[in-house]
Amino acid sequence: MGYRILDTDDIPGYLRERGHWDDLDDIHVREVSDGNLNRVFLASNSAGTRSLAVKQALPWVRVAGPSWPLSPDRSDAEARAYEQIAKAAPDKIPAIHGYDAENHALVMEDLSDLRVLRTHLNEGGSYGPYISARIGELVAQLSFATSDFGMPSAGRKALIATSVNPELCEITEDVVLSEPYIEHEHNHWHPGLDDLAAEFRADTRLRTEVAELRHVFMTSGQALLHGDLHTGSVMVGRRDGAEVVRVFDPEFSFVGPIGFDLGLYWANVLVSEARAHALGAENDHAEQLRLSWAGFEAEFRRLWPSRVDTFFDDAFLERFLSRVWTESVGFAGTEIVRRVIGFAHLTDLTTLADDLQVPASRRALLLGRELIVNRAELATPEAIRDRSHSLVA
Ligand code: SR1
Ligand code: MG
Ligand code: MG
Ligand code: MG
Repeated sequence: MGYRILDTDDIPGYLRERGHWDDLDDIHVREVSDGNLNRVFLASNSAGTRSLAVKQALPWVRVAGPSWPLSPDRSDAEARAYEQIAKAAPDKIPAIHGYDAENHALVMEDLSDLRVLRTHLNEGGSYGPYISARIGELVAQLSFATSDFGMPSAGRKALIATSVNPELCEITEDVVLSEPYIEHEHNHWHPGLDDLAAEFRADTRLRTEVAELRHVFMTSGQALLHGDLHTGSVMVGRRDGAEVVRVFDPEFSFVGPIGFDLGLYWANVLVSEARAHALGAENDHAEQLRLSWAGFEAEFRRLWPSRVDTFFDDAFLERFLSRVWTESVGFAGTEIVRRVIGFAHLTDLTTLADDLQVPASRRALLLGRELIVNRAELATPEAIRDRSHSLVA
């Protein structure tokens, strides 16, 4: 039949065809698309006792429209990533009920009883001690399982070969890891940042450091990544009295540097902190970095004795973790910068009134540059906090 782009009215029939829903007299569908790339629909019955989410990749970037074509094959990368995460960290992703490669559509658990972490934070919600720790743990579980520590060498080569995701990697190489530092039509910023945007484009040291990180992104196949682990890819809330964290949208997944996942999370935490600071809320830049790193490190160390290749000794582990930390700091910087003067800005800042948005964005930008350029000397969360406090925006 071929690829059909689904609209709200098509979803009941589609779910029935695919064997997910029988009673078409009792199904209500709404579109809840929110991300930059895809469409998402929620289907539920009147009693609210059944619900499903359908996510479909369009042949273009949703927020840009057909003028920015993008292969819908990216849904294959997402389905593959969910399979791997389901093995390594099944408690931290939505249940996947089916993948339809022909229509580039995933049918999955409805998470709408939970809240997007970004929205929760924008509305003044707190993290508690649980959320960042679980994110760190997820990164450790996925990365260890899909690294040369968790898999025999030959199986790893097969994973690398089947996990290529060239179009979405190129988006990251462009919008995160080069465009903000050159003139590009994707870039835009608040006029109150004109001077910093120009300064960043003229900063040759900054550009070389970003080139270094870009090359790490392009060549370091440490482990399977989520690939777009920002606070809009995380749902949080409570179920049956217990806290839950669910990570979704792994369509940018590929075998890359582990620090890219941690760095994206940290960047979004730090931008959220810049918002909170502008609004007068006291917050600690270090705490969520500390909790997520501690969650990552503790889980990685817990798994280390089970490694399949013991030529990698304990001394190597220390070096490896130290490199992951430093690269995470650098990638966090690049993600901050692109979210302020590049493509795809964050509501954390854009929903602030101008008189708050400009100073908060300036602080974020300066911190981003620090994290990129001085990542080697920022060896602890506290060092990042102290550096952040010393910046004059
Ligand atoms: C063209 S896509 C822009 C951004 O949206 C996604 O969520 C990724 O963060 C990507 O960089
Ligand atoms: Mg061997
Ligand atoms: Mg390119
Ligand atoms: Mg996304």
